[in-house]
Amino acid sequence: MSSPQDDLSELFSKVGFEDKKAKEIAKNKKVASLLQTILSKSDATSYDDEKKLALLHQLAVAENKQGKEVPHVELLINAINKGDIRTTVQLSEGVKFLNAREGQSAPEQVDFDEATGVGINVSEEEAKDLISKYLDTIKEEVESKRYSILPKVMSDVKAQPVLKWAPPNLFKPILDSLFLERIGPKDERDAKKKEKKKSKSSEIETENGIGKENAGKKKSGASANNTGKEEKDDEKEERSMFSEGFLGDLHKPGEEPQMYPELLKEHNEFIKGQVYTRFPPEPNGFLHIGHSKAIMVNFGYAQFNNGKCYLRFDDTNPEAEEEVYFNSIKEMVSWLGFKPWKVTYSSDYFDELYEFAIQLIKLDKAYICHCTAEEVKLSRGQKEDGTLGGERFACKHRSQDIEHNLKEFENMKLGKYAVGEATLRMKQDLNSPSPQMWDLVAYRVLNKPHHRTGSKWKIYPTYDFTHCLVDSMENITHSLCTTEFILSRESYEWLCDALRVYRPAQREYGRLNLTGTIMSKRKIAKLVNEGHVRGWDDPRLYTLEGIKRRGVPPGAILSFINTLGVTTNATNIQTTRFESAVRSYLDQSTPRLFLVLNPVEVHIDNLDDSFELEVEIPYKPGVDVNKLGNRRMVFRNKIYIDRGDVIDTPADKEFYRLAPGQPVGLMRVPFNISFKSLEHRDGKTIVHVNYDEIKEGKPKKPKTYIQWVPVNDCIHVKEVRIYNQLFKSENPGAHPDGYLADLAEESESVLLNAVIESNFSEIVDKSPMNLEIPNSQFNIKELEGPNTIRFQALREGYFCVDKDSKGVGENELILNRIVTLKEDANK
Ligand SMILES: *[C@@H]1O[C@H](CO)[C@@H](O)[C@H](O)[C@H]1NC(C)=O
Ligand SMILES: *[C@@H]1O[C@H](CO)[C@@H](O)[C@H](O)[C@H]1NC(C)=O
Ligand SMILES: *[C@@H]1O[C@H](CO)[C@@H](O)[C@H](O)[C@H]1NC(C)=O
Ligand SMILES: *[C@@H]1O[C@H](CO)[C@@H](O)[C@H](O)[C@H]1NC(C)=O
Ligand SMILES: *[C@@H]1O[C@H](CO)[C@@H](O)[C@H](O)[C@H]1NC(C)=O
Ligand SMILES: CC(=O)N[C@H]1CO[C@H](CO)[C@@H](O)[C@@H]1O
Repeated sequence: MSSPQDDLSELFSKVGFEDKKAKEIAKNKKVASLLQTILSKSDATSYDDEKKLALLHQLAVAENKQGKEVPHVELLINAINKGDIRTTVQLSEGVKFLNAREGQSAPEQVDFDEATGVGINVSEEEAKDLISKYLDTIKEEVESKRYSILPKVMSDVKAQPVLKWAPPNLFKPILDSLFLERIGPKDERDAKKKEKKKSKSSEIETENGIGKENAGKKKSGASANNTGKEEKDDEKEERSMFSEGFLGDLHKPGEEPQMYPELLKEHNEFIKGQVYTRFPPEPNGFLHIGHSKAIMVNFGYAQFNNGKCYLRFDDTNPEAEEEVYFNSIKEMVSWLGFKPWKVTYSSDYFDELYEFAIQLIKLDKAYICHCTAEEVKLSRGQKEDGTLGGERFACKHRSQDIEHNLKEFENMKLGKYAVGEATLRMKQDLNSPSPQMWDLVAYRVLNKPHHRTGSKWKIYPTYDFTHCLVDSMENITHSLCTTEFILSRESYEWLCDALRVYRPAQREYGRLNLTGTIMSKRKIAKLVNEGHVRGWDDPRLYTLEGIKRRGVPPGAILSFINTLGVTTNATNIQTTRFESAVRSYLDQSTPRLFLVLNPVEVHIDNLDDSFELEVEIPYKPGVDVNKLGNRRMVFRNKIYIDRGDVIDTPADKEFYRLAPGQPVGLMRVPFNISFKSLEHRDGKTIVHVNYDEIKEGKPKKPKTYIQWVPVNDCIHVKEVRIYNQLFKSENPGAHPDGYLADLAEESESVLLNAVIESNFSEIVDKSPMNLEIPNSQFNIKELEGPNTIRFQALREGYFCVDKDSKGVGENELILNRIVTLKEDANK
């Protein structure tokens, strides 16, 4: 017995369909019967070309969809058989053409051929050429919408008069390569838009037609060819300050607004769509926490966009520069996990800058001024009380002729003027409301040797003259700085435009401001020089050196800043909030150890000297992504516990630890110890206890567990330095008697008796452990250093080794407390 369905399936197999396919088609009765009719009209009795079969099947699907047969369908069948119709586009055009002739006589073959593109061969080059021309017409849209319009462009291109006859598999590779050429690789701008599309694209799973009737319902006709596919690649993007807020909204590289747009051409050829940023510190001090945001914004933004970031030392003031600052800055950048594309110096460009100055004079846009500082202030409208707003006027030097200015500039260069006797000033706009436009100084005499250019120069360019021009020469696309520089933007642009050079886009974001501390170099210097702190890297300071020494992991700083995001507003953050971010980072990334800060010896009287109980303790209980494993400790009859964990009077409700009548648990030891007595012997205190071993039944749990360390197997720590806030108030600078009066009395206390379990040395050996925080973008590999030996001391806080340690052995070790375990622990 065979059903009609089986019969059809057999027929389709005979014609050439694969058995499986044949069965599948036969299941859809309507399509199968239409296909049967189509086959009956064909000259061919069997096919060895799968593509032809697929087209015939598609034809049946199309008929089914429109609910009627295609008139004069023989023309189509014939064309398929002859290989004249090879693509689904041709097929659907043919269907359209024939449908329009319903009830008329059969069309002429030539008309049919023309309508279906028979005989039109489009080579790859031709296709590329045509597509490229088409993209030119929608250039702006491509640049603004980027890859999100790729699917639309794809279908538009396929509908183009000639292009539509091209083999469909040509389009994707051609479009991909043209998009890459024109707008660069995909970046976060594309990721954002993609997310919204995801659900849609998953519906359009069509490959090339066969058996996918459903595809036809979603996409019109038979023109389905995988367009939505590439949208599934890079699926989810983490929340990131680089793709949201201020940074997310920045212009694309190559779109820097210009006074002279023709300058952009060469620039764009050079940058090739990449982001170029720079981090430009002056090498005259140590970096602080605020700089870490600048570092992250500049290096991170470039990195996020596969661009490049310079570390550029802005060394135009030889008076304040010292080797130690250069080294420290380099080290801090690398500690934060960034690698400069190039390290450059503003002084690398002194020759070019000098030429620019000459050019500016020749353009009559700069002049030599011999005014005293007082006279300059006056002409800039500064009143006696120091405020601006008085009348502004041009000084007599402003109208000197070009020749004179050139000669005088030469004289400046030759050292004929002493410091303060002559400056080169830009001839800007005294009528502008912005003080940055009131003839800023471009060059001044500083008769000092420079550590890089030696005694070559007696004149040095100012920040205002140097910064924008070096940005321009280095082809910076995003000159990112803090909002303090908003007014400078005008002079920045003025100078680039005056010299007709490429004008980078300066954009300003809000800086990070920690409250409860001070950042000013001068103020920190005073703390250091007067001995209030241990140096520039004192762990209580928010210099990056200090934060590093204190044991804060660089990844904690970056995740903190990332969480805050970047806006144009300054971010004022309390130091306690920073600490809490550090705490949660450390919680996930440190092993846990037993440290007893104020030890007291405990003798367990009912255990004899031979008693040994080995206990196994995980370095990090619970989910341990880093698989830190366990260590073993031996519990014997003499241990240390913290003096604060025992009292010799009955406990009140609040006291959960060891007291007469109140046993306590020792972490990971099976049974309680219970208080017997407190003995004072030779100036030493000994706590006598019993070990309450229970032979039967389940022991009742103690109220709490405390950490302990074996007396005969531990390391005596030389110093543990406990840090608290350096200042009493949230705004030390506002103290009426100056910030020094706001110093807290006990911002550092040193404990001299602490003991730590001996297995600490295993942590030392394995450091830097570089433990990973799952799903974090900020798992930064640190290089060896005492600050990377970090751990959580159970019940006490997070600690690291201080650089003052002579070693990590007995009585050598110095520990820093990084942060407490809980926010209010020291209140
Ligand atoms: C089109 O190209 C095919 C092979 O790709 C060739 O067989 C055919 O002759 C060409 N037709 C025309 C009109 O050039
Ligand atoms: C900046 O781009 C120009 C081309 O516009 C190029 O000649 C120059 O070498 C680039 N500068 C640097 C420092 O790479
Ligand atoms: C930074 O914080 C201090 C308080 O510590 C405050 O006086 C100052 O105005 C803040 N700066 C900015 C730019 O908000
Ligand atoms: C920036 O600060 C102003 C007031 O100081 C406030 O009105 C505005 O909402 C802030 N903007 C953002 C993005 O936080
Ligand atoms: C352990 O100590 C608690 C008090 O902290 C006590 O209630 C409990 O009974 C003790 N358990 C044993 C088995 O002694
Ligand atoms: C120095 C030290 O005590 N290391 C030990 C730490 O713990 C592991 C596991 O228990 C031992 O194998 C080490 O010897």
